Amino acid sequence: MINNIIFSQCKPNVKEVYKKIFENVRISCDDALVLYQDADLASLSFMSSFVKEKLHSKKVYFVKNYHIEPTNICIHNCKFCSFSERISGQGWSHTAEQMLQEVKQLSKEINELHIVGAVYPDYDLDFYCNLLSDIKKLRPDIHIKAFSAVEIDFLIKHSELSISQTIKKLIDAGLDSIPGGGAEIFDSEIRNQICPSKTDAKQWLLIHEEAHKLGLSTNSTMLYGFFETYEHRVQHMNELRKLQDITNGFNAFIPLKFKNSNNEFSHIEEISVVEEMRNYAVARLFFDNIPHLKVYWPMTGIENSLTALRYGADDFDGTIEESTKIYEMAGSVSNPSISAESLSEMLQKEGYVAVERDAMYNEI
Ligand code: V47
Repeated sequence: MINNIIFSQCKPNVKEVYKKIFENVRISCDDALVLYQDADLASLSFMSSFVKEKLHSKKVYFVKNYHIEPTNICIHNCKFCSFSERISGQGWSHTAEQMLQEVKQLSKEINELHIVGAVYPDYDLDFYCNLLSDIKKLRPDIHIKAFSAVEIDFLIKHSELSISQTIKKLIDAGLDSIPGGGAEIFDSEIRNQICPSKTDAKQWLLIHEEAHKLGLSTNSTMLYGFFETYEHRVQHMNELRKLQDITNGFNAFIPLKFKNSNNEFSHIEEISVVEEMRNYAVARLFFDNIPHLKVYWPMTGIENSLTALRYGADDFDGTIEESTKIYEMAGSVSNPSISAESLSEMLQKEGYVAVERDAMYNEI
């Protein structure tokens, strides 16, 4: 009955795409464009929830995690960045000792450490390998998800080793997985406008491919909602889907809506929540091969993150413990932190089964 009401309002081209999804047929890039352009929000919510529940039933995952941001001093000049010292005027570069001190103070319950900062030439491969192995000495049990492909690209070039040799060294020192940052938008023209000096799409994808081949899981992201087109978003997601077909190494896709506070793109208006939800839903329907769709609540805000769970998201990221500044500086949640208890209670109230996971999505 509800189906009929929802589908009776859909345009014929949208119904054709939904038919494919019901029949377990992969949707094409053109189909994804149809959804972006012509699908109404009610049917997108219905369909993305249908797919999400087939994969994860009513479960919503979260992890007890902590972020370390080693530095915000960066050789790159990304126009959307609010985090860099260049923009904020407040630079920091923590010493290894300071970061180890943070790790010493962590509760035993934290099981994922997310380490991402900026590309700072003083921090080379040896520095990060020593940091990783010292962290593991303190906390052999903790999963270290660290360094975006952009930071790894710098380590590769600076050390003059191959991609594979560099990642192997990081793994030997204690790296367990790689986060999804730095992907931005793969289209080269757009990329040149938003982050001209940054690692290009080909290298970002090669680094993730090599990591997957070496047995590491990684995440994937897309920064969207400035002046890219739907075609650019679909092309970006298609590159990720193609790589996943080969390696199956991506755990999650994380859409990151552009936030406009305190950066060189502050004149660009942020897209609406409706557009944001449309994007979660299309991503869930497009990625038939990436298991998790993460809503990163410190960026999206709690309310909108709960809404995103009705548009295909199944992973709420983590407890964070006030440990990240990246999104606060771009105008999002200040000092983000939520206890596992509050998170579970909140998710349960919304009708979900809150599931604490480890970094590899094993249920705890
Ligand atoms: O690559 C930077 C984005 C990313 C802005 O893998 C912005 O689990 C919006 O990748 N507006 C870094 N987005 C963060 C990231 C991440 C976060 C949480 C979890 C994981 C994971 C990965 O943040 C950057 C860029 O795409 N970003 N500035 C901004 N103004």
